[in-house]
Amino acid sequence: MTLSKIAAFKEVVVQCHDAPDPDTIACGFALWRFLTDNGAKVRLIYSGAKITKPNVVLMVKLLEIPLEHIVALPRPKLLITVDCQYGAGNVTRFACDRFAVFDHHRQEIPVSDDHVIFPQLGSCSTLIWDLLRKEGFDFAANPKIATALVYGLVTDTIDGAEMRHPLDRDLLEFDGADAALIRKLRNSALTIEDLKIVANALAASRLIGTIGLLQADACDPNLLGFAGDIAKQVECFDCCVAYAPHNAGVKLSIRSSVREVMASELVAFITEGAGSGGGSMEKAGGYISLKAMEGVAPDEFVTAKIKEYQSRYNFIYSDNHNIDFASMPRYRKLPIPIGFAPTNDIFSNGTPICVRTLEGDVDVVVSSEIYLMIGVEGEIYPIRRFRFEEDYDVLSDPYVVTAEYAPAIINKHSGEKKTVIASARACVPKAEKIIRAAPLGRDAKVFTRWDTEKYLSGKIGDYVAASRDDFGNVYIVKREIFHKTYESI
Ligand SMILES: [Mn+2]
Repeated sequence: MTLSKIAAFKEVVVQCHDAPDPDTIACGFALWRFLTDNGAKVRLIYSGAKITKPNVVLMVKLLEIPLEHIVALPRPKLLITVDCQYGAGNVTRFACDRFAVFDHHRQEIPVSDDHVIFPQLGSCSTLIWDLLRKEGFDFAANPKIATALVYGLVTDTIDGAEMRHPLDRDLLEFDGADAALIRKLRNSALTIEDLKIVANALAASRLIGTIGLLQADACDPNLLGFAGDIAKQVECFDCCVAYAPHNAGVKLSIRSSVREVMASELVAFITEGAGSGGGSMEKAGGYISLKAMEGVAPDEFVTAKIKEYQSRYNFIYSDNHNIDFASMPRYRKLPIPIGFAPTNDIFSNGTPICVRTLEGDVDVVVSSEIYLMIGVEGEIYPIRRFRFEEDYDVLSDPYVVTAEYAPAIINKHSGEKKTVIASARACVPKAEKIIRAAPLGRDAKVFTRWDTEKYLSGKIGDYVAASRDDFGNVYIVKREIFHKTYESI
């Protein structure tokens, strides 16, 4: 979808995500200006909680941005989401005849000509700025647009420190923006009240096991992240959970500084069945409703969940564990044909990729020495080429897909997703692929040889396994897959 095609719709709604930050607002503002100039009737909207962050409120005021807060929307012919993807969790879904997306996050929706998504950019403002340039947009006549876009980039990349692409640098150096105004906005992130809320929360921090817990008064959710960013730097906090009352529940923000705790996993654990949460390894956020806590006070609820989480897992490190594999039963891998694909048949050598296995994501770098295996359930996992050649015979028959689930790998640079099946061939285990394995008696986090940052999660009943002659190479096999692919000796 090009900007000129959008203008031809005549009536357009541009929607920012539900926690509007300078990036999404700048993009919406720039599109609003361009489309209005090109004869379209445009509304710039957002939903969710009203903005309260002083820098965002000030940005809207000083740049005279016609941003409307709405709860309902008459069905538009064309709805454009900026800095977010229609239907994703961070943006209210309004019914529309057609939607277009401009974003710089990892693709979450099917590929379409109506979606312009460039995850390699540090901000969505970079994308919109580049598209406007190509349309010949007159930035000199619109200094507020230039200022908004540069400010959007600055906030999304932590003052430029996390710029990812040459285009981000081009925008940062673009001299149509008002540097003094940007400086003022950059230094207006907090109110004095906010500072007190953060100070009080930090002053009353508690340590539960190795996790720091901060309780804050009701505040903008961004403040919880800010408090967490400070607290996670405390040496004895492996991880920090900050929470505050929010609407009819509590809002959570999690920061992790160790690989043993993924922030996204901890927030999923705390909110399971009681709310929702998401994020990345290092940062995550979530919400729990008071109703779901069934009369338990929020502090008691969160504390109990944190304790339960910490006592739940065994930690198993490949090459450094004391699991007695020698006394575990032996199993033989059944000679069922499965698929494999050399990673460099899918992406070029040296590309960092994320392999989405059933037990968790594993990061590897593409090389002719690393293959991917596709198991009976469509699960994938990496294997070294020499190990593959020792353990498997390549078949001349084509690979037949047996699973419903089509495994994909993700290029961590570009965000591009590719299916593994298209490159897959068939192979079969050589006669004697023997492992030692036993079901897990407790949930476990397994740190494989493959990834020094992330771990695989095993649940009670899944199998912990190692090759018969290499007990250091530990991995997890899901219970159902184990019973389909191994027989006891
Ligand atoms: Mn953004």
